[in-house]
Amino acid sequence: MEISEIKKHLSAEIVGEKLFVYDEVGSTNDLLRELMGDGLAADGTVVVSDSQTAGRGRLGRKWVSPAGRNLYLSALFCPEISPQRSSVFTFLASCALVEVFSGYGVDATIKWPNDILVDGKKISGVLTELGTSAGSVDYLVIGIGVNLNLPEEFIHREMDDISEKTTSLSILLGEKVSRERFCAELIGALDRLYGEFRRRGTQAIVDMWIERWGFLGKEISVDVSGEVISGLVERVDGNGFLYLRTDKGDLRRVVTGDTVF
Ligand code: BT5
Repeated sequence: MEISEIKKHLSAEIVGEKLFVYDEVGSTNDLLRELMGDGLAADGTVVVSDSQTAGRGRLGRKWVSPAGRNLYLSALFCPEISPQRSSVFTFLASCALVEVFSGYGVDATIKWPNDILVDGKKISGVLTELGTSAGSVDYLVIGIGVNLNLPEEFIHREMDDISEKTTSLSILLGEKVSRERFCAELIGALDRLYGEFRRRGTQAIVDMWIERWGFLGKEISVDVSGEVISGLVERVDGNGFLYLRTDKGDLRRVVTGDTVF
């Protein structure tokens, strides 16, 4: 990816002010942390790579990261929030993604906590990692993978186990998309929502996310370490935790897990 081409489309205040572009890294999340350790990354710094040799999802899951086709981006945020509110930044990234997809005429939906789907197929995922000290957040690394120009053949050949559940923007649009342009648009959306967070706080982001998610008051099932909890979503609190009213009448708080569709 061409850094000059990304910058050409970029208009952002803090996010992407410092931008590093690589051909190949292990994981952009790790590289960003290394840059921070070397004093080269600050609030808003973004790392993008053409490919990842060790792209990962949550809980050590793999993120398929071939060269030349997709977007692998990590952004550093240094907000003043408590560690238990860190999911709010996963929400912020999800809202940014939905916004950018809608600019392409694509109606993306959020699957709690960190997936973006189109027509029930995963197109993007967010991995939030954090560093803490003395009970507060030092930094958050928000890793975002987006399938942009991944063709059907690749998905069927290389992603056998998840091929029915995976899509890309080029498949949906029927044409290749500029990765640089998408990257700049995503950085712009992250920047705008980070501004919103700084001005109005976590609740504003949670409220926006709840609206885009659309499951408040509806029934969902969540797999929490192998236990499936089903219930009506009664509320989402300021940390992004879900409260599900089960059919037995109990109110279960769900901090993390995977939505089961
Ligand atoms: C995620 O985890 O969805 C978070 C993915 C974050 C990837 C970005 S890329 C830039 C940054 N650097 C990294 O190393 N990571 C971040 P999770 O909810 O755990 O979902 C992982 C699951 O998604 C896998 O187990 C597969 O089932 C599926 N998957 C893997 N690669 C995929 C892909 N390219 N497209 C769609 N689904 C995929």
